[in-house]
Amino acid sequence: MKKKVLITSALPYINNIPHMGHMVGCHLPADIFARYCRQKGYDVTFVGGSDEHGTPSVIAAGKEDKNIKDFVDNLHEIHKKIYERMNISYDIYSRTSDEEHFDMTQEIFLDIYNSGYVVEKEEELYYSEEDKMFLPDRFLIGECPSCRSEANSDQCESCGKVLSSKELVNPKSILSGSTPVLRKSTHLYLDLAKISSKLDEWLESKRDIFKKNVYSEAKKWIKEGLRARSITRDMSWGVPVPLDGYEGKVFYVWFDAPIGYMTFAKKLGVNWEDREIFHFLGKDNIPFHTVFWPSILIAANRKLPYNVVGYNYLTFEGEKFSKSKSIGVFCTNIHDESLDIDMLRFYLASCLPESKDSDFRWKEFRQVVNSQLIGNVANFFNRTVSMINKYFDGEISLSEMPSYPILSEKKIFSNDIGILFEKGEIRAGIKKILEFSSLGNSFIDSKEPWNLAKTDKKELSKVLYSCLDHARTLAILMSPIVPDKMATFWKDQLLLTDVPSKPGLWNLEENFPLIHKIGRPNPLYKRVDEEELTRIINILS
Ligand code: B3M
Ligand code: ZN
Repeated sequence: MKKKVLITSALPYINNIPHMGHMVGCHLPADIFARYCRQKGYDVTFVGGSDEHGTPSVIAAGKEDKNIKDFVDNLHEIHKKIYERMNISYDIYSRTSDEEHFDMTQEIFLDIYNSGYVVEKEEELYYSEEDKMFLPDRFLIGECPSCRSEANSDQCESCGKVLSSKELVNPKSILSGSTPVLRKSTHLYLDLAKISSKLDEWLESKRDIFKKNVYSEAKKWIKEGLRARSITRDMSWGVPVPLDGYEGKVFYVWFDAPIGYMTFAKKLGVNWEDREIFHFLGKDNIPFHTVFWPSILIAANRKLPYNVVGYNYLTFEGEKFSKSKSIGVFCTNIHDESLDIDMLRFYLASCLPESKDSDFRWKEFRQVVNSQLIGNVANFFNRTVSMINKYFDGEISLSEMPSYPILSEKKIFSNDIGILFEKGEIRAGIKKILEFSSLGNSFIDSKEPWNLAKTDKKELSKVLYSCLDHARTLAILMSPIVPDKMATFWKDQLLLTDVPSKPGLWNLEENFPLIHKIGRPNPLYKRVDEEELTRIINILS
């Protein structure tokens, strides 16, 4: 029976135009993993989509004087095209504002409600008489009681303190600047305290599966004691609450957003319950995916994720990404056809912030691309293809498999790399792929084919065949990271049928054909010199 996996990447807030920090924080590692799983022969569903609800998008649309629906329609297309350009192989890139998602959210809610995990409470909330509305989440700003910086009603971004709206000093409406008054409103709460022990049990079962930072962050929340958390808001943009008396209220964005994973899977006809679920997400989303979301799943009696792969932050040349200060690498000109997306993917993959934050540095981009992608991998390909053309006119012909030890390495490597990928250790997996490539280069160096060409052509053909077999495997292993160029190499230079990303190929059940004519050598990448680097920087800054 084929293993069935469901892979998700965090659903980006529609109003944030993605930059490289978002790519490394979820889309790219999820994509590499999804591509690997397909090659492994698993039945893979990879879902993503935009998170279109919540106060940030309403406020952003208001600032641009746009109708919220038009605003999100336009941005959804922009997001979608960026991920397509980055070669993120979503099976569906959907959105949380469509009808199927409303139905799914309401269905899950009613299951939770009917199982007794929802409590109703009346509370005092800020209401603006001038704006004639309650001021949920980002509609309210004020001073942080700890550090006195300007803070949102849920969290102070300067000192990180998690706040409740009543703690804000000098609260103000973000719309009119007016000072709000407290008014009573009735809301629904998810009874996290009631779920806590089941959640803890689940988390303990993940102790060896989750990465340390993910496990310990979730554990910290549980230890501090979970309190009921409100899941409804006084606003109209969102999924309506299907209960009498809740007209004019919608679900909190963090309630409906993760349910999007289920909606999108269902749109593809995929059953949530019979999949192994892998969530990929950035650091600030870890508590939501290890505490809040699993609690929803427990309360609704749905399948819990197998792994929650949480990433740290990416900085840019040592500083925090900031669009307004132009610090970072952005996607504004990502569609420029002269960009080599594979190179960008390779560098980003090499600095995934897995165990700690990592830093994007242009100098390092150049160095990593030139030395690893070109100097190691592409160089091995090029040496192999060139020598077969030079010494055998591009044609290899053997009657039996040679017996060099290098030929038995591929299964060991592909197996070990797969284990690392499945643990969410993508970076360590990539490091091993590069080791495999180096092995090929050392094999050439040690066999000195240029000398064998003068002394022993038979031996030479065995050596170069082994290089071809190694190159075929390397193209398969590299394919999740740099899919385009590996497909080109496979088709135009190895002259093999199918594609290196073909389902099942990772298992390496076949070897390179013993009798085969290959194509002409053709360098896959252009070395990045000073001038080229400046050109790339200008496009992407
Ligand atoms: N939209 C936060 C973010 O974009 C949030 C993730 C939802 S995942 C279900 O970082
Ligand atoms: Zn503060």
